[in-house]
Amino acid sequence: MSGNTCILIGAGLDCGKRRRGCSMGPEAYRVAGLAATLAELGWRVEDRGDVPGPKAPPPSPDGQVHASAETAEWTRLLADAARAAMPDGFPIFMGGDHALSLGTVAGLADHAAAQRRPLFVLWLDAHPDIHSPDTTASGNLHGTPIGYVTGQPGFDEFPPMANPVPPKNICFIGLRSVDAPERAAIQSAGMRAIDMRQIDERGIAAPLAEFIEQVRAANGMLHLSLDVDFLDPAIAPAVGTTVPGGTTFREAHLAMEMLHDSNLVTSLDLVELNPFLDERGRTASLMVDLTASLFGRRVFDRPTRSFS
Ligand code: 5AB
Ligand code: MN
Ligand code: MN
Ligand code: MN
Repeated sequence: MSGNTCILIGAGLDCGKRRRGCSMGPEAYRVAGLAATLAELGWRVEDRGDVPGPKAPPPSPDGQVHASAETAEWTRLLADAARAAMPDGFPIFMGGDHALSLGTVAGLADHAAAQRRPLFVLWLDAHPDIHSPDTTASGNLHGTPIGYVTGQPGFDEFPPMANPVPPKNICFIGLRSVDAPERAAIQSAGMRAIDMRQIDERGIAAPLAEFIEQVRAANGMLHLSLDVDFLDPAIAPAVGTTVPGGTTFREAHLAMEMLHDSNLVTSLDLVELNPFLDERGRTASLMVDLTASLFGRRVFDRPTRSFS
């Protein structure tokens, strides 16, 4: 991992869907001890507090797409926060729902372009979130960040994506709920999309190792976007969009350990935690533990092996 400073940035946006509670996410991560956990692993931790949301959330008529003006404003604010944080360390964006990533990935893409390095995105999620305001059936913008950052049309209210992420630089792992227009978009762009069947057949290590090698070969920067619903709801109940058949505790930890060993990850979104739905803080604590594995917690040191 690059450098030894990580920067905590709270982003409690809750406008990417109608069910509320993700606004409490940043505080739950703090209460679950994220900063102390990273400090114990030898990281210098700087908590920048919470990004204040739009001052007067612009009214959006509750039409087909929910709270688009407010989400567009958050997108501007979070892209600024991402661009500002990158030169100073490894940012961890504590969400907030997944609409957060419209902003963070936009800002990270600008930063990578300025460094003349390609940005890669690893999307650990039950859903590919590749809708646009034109294709979404729910009208929930937390289902659209990949559509936005790859430069799909329909985001007229949003800041134009200056440096769209090439679809080939994105890898989904954990998919098990994909809408028809999303499937078409993924297939026509030939994206790396690892669904639960592939994980069952091949394990999580082999496909992840293939993507890591792609990033390394391109000297890329790697952004990790971790949606709570990547995990099986039996171990991570605090999310509004539970889908059965998710990744296990062990698969998720192995992925984080491999990503740590890759030394390629440069930024992280922790999204969709809804503490209002949690059971005695167990989901928040699990997300902190996974972050610890990403930042170097391990049982024993061992030579890195190849899984492909
Ligand atoms: B999440 C769905 N595809 O468009 C939609 O949790 C779900 O950030 C989106 O992955 C889930 O509403 C968004 C049915
Ligand atoms: Mn998501
Ligand atoms: Mn999801
Ligand atoms: Mn969700």
